[in-house]
Amino acid sequence: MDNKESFLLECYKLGIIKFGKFTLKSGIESPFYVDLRPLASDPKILKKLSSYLLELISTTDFDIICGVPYAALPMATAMSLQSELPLIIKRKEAKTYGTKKLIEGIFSTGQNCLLVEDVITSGKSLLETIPEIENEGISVSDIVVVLDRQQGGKELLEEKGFKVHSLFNITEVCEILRNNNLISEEEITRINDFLTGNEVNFEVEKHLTYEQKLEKTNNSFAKKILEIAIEKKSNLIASADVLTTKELLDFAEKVGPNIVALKTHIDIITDFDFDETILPLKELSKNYNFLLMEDRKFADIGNTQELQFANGIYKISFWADLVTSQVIGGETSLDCFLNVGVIAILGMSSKGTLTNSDYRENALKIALSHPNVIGGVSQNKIPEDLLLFTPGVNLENSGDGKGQQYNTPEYVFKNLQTDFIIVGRGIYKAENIEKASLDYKIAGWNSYLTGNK
Ligand code: 5IU
Repeated sequence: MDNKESFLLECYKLGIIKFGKFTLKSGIESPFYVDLRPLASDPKILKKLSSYLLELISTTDFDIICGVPYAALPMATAMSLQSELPLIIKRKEAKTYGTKKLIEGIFSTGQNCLLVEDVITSGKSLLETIPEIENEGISVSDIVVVLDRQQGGKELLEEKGFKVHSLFNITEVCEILRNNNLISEEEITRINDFLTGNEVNFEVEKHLTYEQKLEKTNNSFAKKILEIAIEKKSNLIASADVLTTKELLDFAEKVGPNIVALKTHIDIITDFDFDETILPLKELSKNYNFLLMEDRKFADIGNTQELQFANGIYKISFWADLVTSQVIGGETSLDCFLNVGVIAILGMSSKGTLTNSDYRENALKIALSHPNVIGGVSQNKIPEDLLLFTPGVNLENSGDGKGQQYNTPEYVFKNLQTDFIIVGRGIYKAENIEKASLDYKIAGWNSYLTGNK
């Protein structure tokens, strides 16, 4: 491996080039993104870079040196220290007070200045900078650049009579990365297409459909909810945060045709009575083919959770198809949830929640490894092995003034690849509950279809 190649690999490790889909300042979508600013944070690399850049020219041809702000400023400074060419600094904007100078430092008219740039793309920014330097009576004949993105900039400047010395161009960078298995053939094709002006085929992220998830899962509760989703063309879970049995049953009757599950907080029902509340609710769930999801958010040791799950007045284990549980009690605390699908709380939608990325990562490990868990509640993407349930969904509001933070169905399907949306007030506070549930059902289903294209 030659030195320049190993130097590039060292630079690459600092994350200066990324592959994917990036929108450039111009609005154009590029298959790669370059940012050389991290190079200045590694003094050894900056020193080497400076040597390489100085090798491209003969320092005796120049009187002064100048970096194009900001990325090239440390590079020009390092080159000045090494070559002893005096440095001048070009401001981005003239000072609005005092001298109103654009160029700082000591220079005199007639001096020849070596210009340093990090990346050359179209060359337009250099063509704007050069006259500003020349206006001070300084001449510019040569430019050194670290990377030529090969998008016409070098040619444009050379047409105007400037000599452009580049250390790397993007083709060379790709070649070196390919030789070291750091870039895929598809990425190289995309970059070549981009550079030659052909249409770039960006990879479209494909997600598993409900049918594919159904095929993959062995859990009977995951199967049930997926089958209902497919049959009813719905991914909507209505959250019945109402306070009486009558309201609960009325609500279930109205939303029943449009939902895959009804989410309850059974402990907020003031007149709860197992026979009066649960039996008719269970009947409705059968008639309209939806599951009952008790949002109990268990959060205790296994033994207590076991008692809470089956006993008390609510006897959740007798009627719930799905229950939510925290995983704070550790993996074994979930063993007690037999004959029910567990949805693990991985992250919350409320402002200031303690479910930071560390917590979510550890919670996810538990959820993925426990056979009782079919999915998780989260505001972030999770692996496709689990079903993702996302509350905090509303078509009209962005919050409730009590810390709730809302997203639209479109957003959660597109950005989180959610499987099921949970909607409370968007439906139960609506004037026409049937219509609102239908609107959310349609919005959710269309967002799912678009997100899976
Ligand atoms: N819920 C959330 N966010 C969460 C979790 C649960 O909103 O992170 I975990 C519950 C609370 C409520 C329902 O029962 O989902 C959302 O109701 P609204 O759509 O009315 O905000």
